[in-house]
Order: sequence, then structure tokens, then C-alpha cells
Amino acid sequence: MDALLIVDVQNDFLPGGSLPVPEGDKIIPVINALQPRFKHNIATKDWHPANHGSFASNHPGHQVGEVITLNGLEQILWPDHCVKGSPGAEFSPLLNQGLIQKVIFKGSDPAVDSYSAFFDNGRRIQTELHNYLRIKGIKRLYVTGLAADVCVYFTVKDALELGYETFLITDATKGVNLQPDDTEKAFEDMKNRGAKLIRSEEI
Ligand code: VGL
Ligand code: ZN
Repeated sequence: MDALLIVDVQNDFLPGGSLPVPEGDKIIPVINALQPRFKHNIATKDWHPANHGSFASNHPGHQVGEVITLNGLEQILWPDHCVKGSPGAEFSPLLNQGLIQKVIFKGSDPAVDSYSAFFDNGRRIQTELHNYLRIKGIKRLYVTGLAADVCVYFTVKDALELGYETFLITDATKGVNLQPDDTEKAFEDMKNRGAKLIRSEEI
């Protein structure tokens, strides 16, 4: 069984949001067109409390983009984003939500970030995703969304480690590119780990 996974297509990650992915909005029509092709549509939401440890604003004297140690893990500091219940945390109004059967929330623990849809960054706590996929008999994942070099990248790596046949739909993702070639490098690494990089027309 196949599933379409839609990672973090939330207002704060889109142009005009607090942590915008350049051209992030361009992928939304691609995702909308893919959704009816899949029996299972699963979306994730980055869902942070206001006191989240990844927010530079919660570390006086530190700036966005700085790397700190947060409870023993390296942590890049981000602008405040996807604060649970805020408009920035909502799905884009352009995303078709009618076919999404399941939403996975991540990043709710203020003490640890959660880029992957499967685990927190310390790999201590699992989200509901792996169990949900097992129950539904889903073995193949088609991954889309934001950001290609952060949450999509970590999600694909974990999916491969957990044994899913994992496809990355390259025209249905965009990277934030803190460094100019981050997305290119992430694509290369995902490919080397066994992800199949395909374009939406090939589905
Ligand atoms: C993300 C940075 C911080 C993402 C989430 O969804 O890629 N990036 N939190
Ligand atoms: Zn986040």
C-alpha cells in the first residue's frame, strides 16, 4: 500500500510567513494534483509551544542561525514559527485539506526539536506516524512538502531506516537553503541512502 506524505505545508513556511521557504508556494498545486491519486494522504504539522527551545527569542543574547546546545543536542536557532494555534501554524489555505485523513503533529516538546515526522531529533520519542502506517499496511511512501533540506530530509532518512520504500517527489518540495547548496546536498544524500527521486509526472 502507498501513501502520500505532505510535510509541513504551513503558512509560516510559505512566502509571507516567519520562516519562509523561497517559492514554497509553487509546490502546492503539484501536491493538490497528486492527492487524488493516493488512497492514503497523511500530512504533518510543525507544532511548537511559544517557549520552544528552537526559537532564538527564547535564548536572550543569541541570534537566529546560531547553533547552540539544547539538552545535549546541537540546535540551530530559528525565528518563532508554527506556534500551535497561531495562523502561521495552519495549513496553507491553498492546500486541499479535504483528502487528508491523518495529521501528525511534531515539535510540541519545548526541550527538543523534531525535524523528522517519525522521531524527535534525539530519537527518543516517536510520533504516531510509524504505528499509523503499520496499521494501514503502508509500505511505500511518496514524500512532498517543506523544507526539502530540513524536515523533508530528516523524514526521508528515517523512513528509509525504518524500511519503507521511499520516493521523494522532487517538484513537490523546496528547500530553505541556509547555505546555497543545502537542498542539492540533501537530494544527493537521500539518493545515496536509497530514496528514489522522481518527478510528479512519473507517478
Ligand atoms: C522546519 C525548521 C524548523 C521544517 C521546521 O519544516 O523544515 N524547518 N522547523
Ligand atoms: Zn520547527
